[in-house]
Amino acid sequence: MTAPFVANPYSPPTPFKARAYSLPLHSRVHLMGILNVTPDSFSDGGRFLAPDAAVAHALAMVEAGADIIDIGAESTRPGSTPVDEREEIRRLIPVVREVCRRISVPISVDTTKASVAKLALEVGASIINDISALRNDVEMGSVVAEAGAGLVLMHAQGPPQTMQQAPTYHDVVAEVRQFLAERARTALEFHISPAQIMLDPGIGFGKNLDHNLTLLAHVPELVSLGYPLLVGVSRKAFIGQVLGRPVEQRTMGTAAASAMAILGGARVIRVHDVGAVRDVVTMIEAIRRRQRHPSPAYQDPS
Ligand code: HH2
Repeated sequence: MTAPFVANPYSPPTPFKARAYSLPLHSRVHLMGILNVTPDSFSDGGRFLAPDAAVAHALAMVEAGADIIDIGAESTRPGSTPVDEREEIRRLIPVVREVCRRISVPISVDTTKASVAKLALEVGASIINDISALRNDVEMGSVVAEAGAGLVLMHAQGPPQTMQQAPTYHDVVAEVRQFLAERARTALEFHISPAQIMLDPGIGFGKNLDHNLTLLAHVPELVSLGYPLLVGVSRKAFIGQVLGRPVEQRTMGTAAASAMAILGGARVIRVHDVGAVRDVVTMIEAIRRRQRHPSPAYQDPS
């Protein structure tokens, strides 16, 4: 017997809105495939710089089960060098235009600059993934609101150049939760609708191993804010720290950490290895539909 699948009791069962797209995040977990058009990303830097290679990889990820493709042209790995606006546009826009022309899933753009976001939206992007959560560029909120785009608001402590030097929290879960609630309020002030907002704890962004694991252990507390939660653990350093494995051997660690996030109520998982994590999602959802009672992760943590 299959029971109705209750994804997140804290948020209304409404789809996520991103321009022409309406994504049923409330009824199934979505995968966001990562496409880095950078020379220096920590795991796939330099591989997809050429537009043809980038488009081929986007198509392969959709084939493997990606529901969204997230394209970024500036690495944000710890210690990375910021990219200026012209260079970011030069790397990003031809790829976004071509990928939007060739695939039908929504395209997200990983940028903190309003000018870059505006151009990306003009050539067909639907979601802005702003890892600064509207703090880097005062124009970003208006650009997103005017386009009716989806928006990812991510927590980070400090800029990528210095964020891993000495991340400090009194209570990492409470502080990340409070930050995300406050940034969501800021987005609403720009007349971005709640249905356009997704939150993200920013795994690895100004967090040590204990902070990252603690956040993943407390996903339901972030989910309880009532917005869909995106979690990105893919191949990150904390997996290497736990397993003692280099970046190219972190697929199983990524799968396990993603599964924990999903069981906690995360609705979007940002990944490089789409096929592997698609299997994780399919298995979890098949089992969950047979649960008589919602999992404990769904109980109100307050
Ligand atoms: N992680 C990275 C980049 N962007 N965006 C969101 N919303 N959440 C994340 O966890 C996140 C993100 C870092 O990963 P990656 O893109 O693989 O590496 P790099 O920044 O070196 O390009």
